[in-house]
Amino acid sequence: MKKMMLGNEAFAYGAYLAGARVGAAYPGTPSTEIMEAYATYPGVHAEWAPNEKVALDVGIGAAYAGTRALVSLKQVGLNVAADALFYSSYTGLKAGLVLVVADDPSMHSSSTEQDSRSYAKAAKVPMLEPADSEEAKLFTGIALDLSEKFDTPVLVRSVTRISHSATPVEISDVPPPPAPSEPPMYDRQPLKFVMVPANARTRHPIVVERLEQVKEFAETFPHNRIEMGDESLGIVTSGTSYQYAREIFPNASFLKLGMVWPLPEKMIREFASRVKTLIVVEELVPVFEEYIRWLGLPVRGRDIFPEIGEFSPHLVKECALAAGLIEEEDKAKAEAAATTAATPQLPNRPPMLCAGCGHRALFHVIRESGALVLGDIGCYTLSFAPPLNAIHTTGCMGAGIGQAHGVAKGGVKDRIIAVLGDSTFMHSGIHPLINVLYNESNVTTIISDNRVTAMTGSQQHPGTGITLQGKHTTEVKPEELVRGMGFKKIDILDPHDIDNLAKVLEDHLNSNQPSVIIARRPCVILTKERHTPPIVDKELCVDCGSCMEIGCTPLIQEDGYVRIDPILCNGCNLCIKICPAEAIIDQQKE
Ligand SMILES: Cc1ncc(C[n+]2csc(CCOP(=O)(O)OP(=O)(O)O)c2C)c(N)n1
Repeated sequence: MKKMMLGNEAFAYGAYLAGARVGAAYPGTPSTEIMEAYATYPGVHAEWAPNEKVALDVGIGAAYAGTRALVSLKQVGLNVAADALFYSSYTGLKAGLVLVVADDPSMHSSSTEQDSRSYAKAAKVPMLEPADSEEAKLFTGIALDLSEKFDTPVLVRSVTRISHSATPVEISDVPPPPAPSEPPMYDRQPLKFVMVPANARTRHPIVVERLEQVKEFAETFPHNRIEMGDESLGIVTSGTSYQYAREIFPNASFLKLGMVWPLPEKMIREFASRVKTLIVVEELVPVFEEYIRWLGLPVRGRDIFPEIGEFSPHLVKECALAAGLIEEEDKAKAEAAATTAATPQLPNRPPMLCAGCGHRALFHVIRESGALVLGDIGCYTLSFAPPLNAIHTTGCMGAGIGQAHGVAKGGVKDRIIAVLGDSTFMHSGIHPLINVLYNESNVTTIISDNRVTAMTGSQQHPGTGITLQGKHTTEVKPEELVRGMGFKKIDILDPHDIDNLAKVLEDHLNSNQPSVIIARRPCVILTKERHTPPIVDKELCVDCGSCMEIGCTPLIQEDGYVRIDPILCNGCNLCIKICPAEAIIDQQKE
């Protein structure tokens, strides 16, 4: 039986079928649904860890203990988890460990565009790359087998188009292996698992030798396959690029790589010898092309296809035509293929804060303070844009507080605010905040606490006290954490009480000690709160534009006045508090 599955659902299914019993992740688009899907299978433990490094350490611990584990993350999450990836490459494991990492070419939802194949190379671990959901399922299981066969963590690379496309998946009639009747025995092997320099020096040659063995294995790995067609053009490719190239070059010969690191040298040489022209079709970093060139083989790739951004059948076709790789008679066929897959022209709809979102009130007041604002990543980042214009930096998760401290130490005389969300605080805000206290900078940190990880689709985190599998556990309160760190000046308030917020913020900015404000208002997507929308009294409205500066979608500027769209408005009444002419009338009181 076949079922349509998202790539992300198929990764989870593959891990479950292969007997992975522990899963850990931190949400991040396009990887989030992997752990959400995995959590629904019986007999597994699945968790949201506070960040990706913790998630990977959890997976490694389970695998050390003899239990197969799945860890999933987005590409920037692998930066956070990189330390753990490298040491686990040295130690190896006991049971299989698969890390599914989802890259985001074109940065649909990311701050940087990265190619995780570079991590496989740097950490000397194997990496597989599926081209559809069926392979996503298969490769996750194979990765767990290879992990045990070669005693190494194994990476499986996804990209947005694999993670978020649904294609048919064969549903297995073989159930996953049963749970062991006895608890696993932990093998205490310090030489293998204690990476002090003396032990690490003995492990490094093992890692290098292991990679050679995997490379040898890659030569006969059935998912590295040569598909011979017309010998005039040979294409080395993998993943989504394989799908696009197949459409645009229907007659060419292909070397489709299922294992994208290490690369099968002999197979590549053999393929190159059988074709007249060799090209590589790969998104982002020219990993295959550089390797093939290093082998001394003539190859083209980056001179034809761009190194920046996501490929599509249309892009591959355009590049192929420009390079003269497809003939006129192929053009119509390629065009037909590309047209079916071409993206329709949709209206541009930039993301914006929801009506009623607590971040809007907070950033309105922050902007009015005139302070320098070191921001972070979450829904609130949208406050950098007009009309709020209230954030002056955004780097990576957890960066804002450290930057604020650095700016202060750099000697800037502005009043300095660091802002981050509650999930970001749990992810990577705690350590830089400790540093503000310890190394003394007069930074005001604001945790915009909407009680959820909103940006990635409302996931739980330690601050909510509800686990991924729905259990109510300990709610780790940010106020208790910051009190425990040693902060003396802490305020907790509702950002929609903007007069109070403005007063408290002034007080914090003018004080001579580092301080924390927790601006707490649950996410409107979560509460689904809706009240009767206010209306504008046209006679009183002077069209001053003050309300337009909070950037709330229901507020629409008409000829000489502002009107409120009652369908878009959720009745939070923030605009009433902003209007200097008292022209917006509360309908909830009437
Ligand atoms: C290292 C890393 N992991 C995951 C993400 C995806 N991501 C972006 S913001 C964010 C957290 C947002 O939650 P929060 O800080 O509570 O702010 P909110 O969106 O709720 O306003 C996540 C998980 C990322 N950008 N970087």
